[in-house]
Formats: sequence, structure tokens, C-alpha cells
Amino acid sequence: MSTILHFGPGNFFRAHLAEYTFDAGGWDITAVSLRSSSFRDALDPAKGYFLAIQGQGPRQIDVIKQVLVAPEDPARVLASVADPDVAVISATVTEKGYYLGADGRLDVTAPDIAAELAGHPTTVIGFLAHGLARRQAPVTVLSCDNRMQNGDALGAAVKDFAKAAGLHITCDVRFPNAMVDRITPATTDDLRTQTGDPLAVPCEPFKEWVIEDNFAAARPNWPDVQWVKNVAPHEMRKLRMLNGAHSYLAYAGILAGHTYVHEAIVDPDLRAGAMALMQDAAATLPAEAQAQADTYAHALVTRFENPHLNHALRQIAMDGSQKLPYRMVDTLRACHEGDGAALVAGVRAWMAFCRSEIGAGRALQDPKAETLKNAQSDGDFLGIIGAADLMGRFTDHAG
Ligand code: CS2
Repeated sequence: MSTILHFGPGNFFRAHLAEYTFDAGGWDITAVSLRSSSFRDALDPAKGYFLAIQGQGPRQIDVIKQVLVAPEDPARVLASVADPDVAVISATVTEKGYYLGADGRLDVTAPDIAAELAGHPTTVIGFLAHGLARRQAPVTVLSCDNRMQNGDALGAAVKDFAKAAGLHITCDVRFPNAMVDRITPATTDDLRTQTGDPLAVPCEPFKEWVIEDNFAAARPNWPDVQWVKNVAPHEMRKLRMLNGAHSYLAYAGILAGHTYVHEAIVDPDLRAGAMALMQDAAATLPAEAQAQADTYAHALVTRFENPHLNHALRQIAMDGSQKLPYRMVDTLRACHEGDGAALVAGVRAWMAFCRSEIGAGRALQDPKAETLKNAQSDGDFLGIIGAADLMGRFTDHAG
């Protein structure tokens, strides 16, 4: 039995990498919780958890054999990163877990990173840098987050951390890029009651995983994974079309009084807005992805219409400052001069959502909440998502 060490055992990981690994056989997973012990306390490794795949019923996934709680035993986490029996280290720590600035370098002034540079590792970046510096055997570090070039981003963060901390990583370590996809709504109390499992996770039947074929050592025989030389066209298609439309539906949908994705997508104005945004996005894709864009857009609409998922718009609306750069800003920058009106509308929907939440006295769920609170003009908001250069597009497509 070989082992994957996984940082961030949240719902998405349980609905994606964990199920793929369960189906592959021959591998188990040691999970690392970076903050709380709640996952470890609730998991019985022999029983696992239920994955409630919509339309297929609950599946018992018992592939996580151990959970380490980093704050309780950081030394054990470091030892696991260095362990030659661990051939794959994976991570789902969300967009904000990489601590990269707009220049793609590690933000060593971010409080979490500054504190661990001065003290002990607490984030996935610090644990990887310290653990890899002790390691000799080759290893693959696989990002499973929704960021463009997620592997390169994780690699840059770890290498910058190592440099700042005076650590030397000498083992063969690869950081392949990957595109991950499966709609995974938050767990509801209803599902917990139905399954009797506090860790149950709901998800749609569809799933997709495209991984750069660049591993340093052994890997599971994950079924249906597409191994490619260059993931970028797949990442662009997914982030710009699926996630771009999702974020637009979230912000415009909440403002229009909707709660779930399946409600927003059947609102005629929002549906037209989402279709137009996907069309704008499709025009920016490399040729091979562009050829499938129409079929892909229609398949996405069908996934969004799924009335059984109850995918909350507020779940998607979180962390907009971290998500918009890959979902809308890069796309708008890639549009031909004069195009991109629907993307401009998407970014405006985010600004309007932020203003409305702040106006109503609700705290924004965003690591940049404080800065957003002080933003006044459209230009201020664009600056926060690294899009100040796009101001002209906003004047061209006046809202
Ligand atoms: C969503 C994604 O919460 C969000 O921001 O857009 O989690 C989305 O459901 C997944 O990327 C689908 O693969």
C-alpha cells in the first residue's frame, strides 16, 4: 500500500481526490488538518465517510487511514513530508492558501507567512518547505485548487519560502499543474441526518481531472484522469467558463434575491448574462479548447440547472478578491479591444455585491475584507484584484 499525504481534507477533496484514489485501489491517504481537530475527531478510518453523489445515493469512502492535526503535532507532519513511503503530497487549501502577491511571488509580509518565517511552520507552504528540505526521495506535490497554473504557483510559494528561511531543497520534487472539477455544495444538516454521518459530502455526478504528466515518482492509477503535457487550455476553459459564470451568477444572483445556482440560471436576465460571459470567455481560449466551447457551455448550463444540488450562491461568492483574477480578469485582459462587455458586467456585479454587503453592515467573507471596506471608486476595486490596467474597459462598457 502506498500513501498520499494530503493537506486540507475539506469537502472538495472528499468529493474528488479521495474518491478517485479509493477507486484506484492500492493507495491510502494520510490527511493533514492545518487548523482544527474536528475532522480527525469525527472520522472513523475503518468506516470512512459518505459521498452523496446526486442521483446515485451515498457511497462509503474509506481511503483516509490517518488524520494528523498540524498544531497538535507539527513534528509528525514534517516527518511525513520527508517520509520516503509518501510518493505524492497533495493539497486543497483554496486560492488564498498560497500567499502569492500579484507578481506571483510569495508575500513574505502576509501575517501567517511572516510569523512562520520567524517561528514554526503553520501553513502548507511552511510545512512543505521545511519537510522537503529534509527529504531525499523523489516526490510529487500535486495542487488540487482552482488557480491558474496551480502547480507552478505552489512550487513558487514553496521555493520562495525556502529561500527566505535559508532552507535547501535538494530532492527531486515536481509540482504538476492540474485542472480539477466537481460541483460540491456545502453539507447540510439534512444530509447529516439522512446518512447519520457528520462528514457526509454532497456532490454532482460529473467529475473531471486533467493532470500534467510530470510526476517524480509512483502515482495511483486514478481512473478517467486525462494525462496531458500542457494543462493550460483545460484550466482556462474551466476557470474562465465554469467558474467565471459561477461567480457572475453568484454576485448578480444574490443581488436579484436568489439563493441557489439552479434558481439564478433560470432567471432570464442572469441566464443571458452567464451565456454572454461564457461566449466572451470562449473567444479567449486556445484553438483546441475553443472548438469544444459551445458544447461545453451547454453542458455547464445543464449542470447549473440541476435542482437537486442546492448549491448556495453565497458559497461561491466567498473570497471574490482571490477568485476574480483567474475567473474574469485574465479573461478580460485576453479579450480583443471592444469585446468583453459581459465580463465587465461580471466584475461590476462583484463590486455591486461588495458595496451592497458593506452597506447592509454584513461582513464580507474575503481575506481582503478590510481593504474592500475602504474601497470607494471602481478604480479602487479594480486595484484590489490587480486589474487597475483594465479601467479603460470599464469606461468603454459603462454600466
Ligand atoms: C465554485 C467552485 O465555490 C466556488 O467558487 O465556483 O467551487 C466550483 O463549484 C468548482 O470549481 C467546480 O469544480
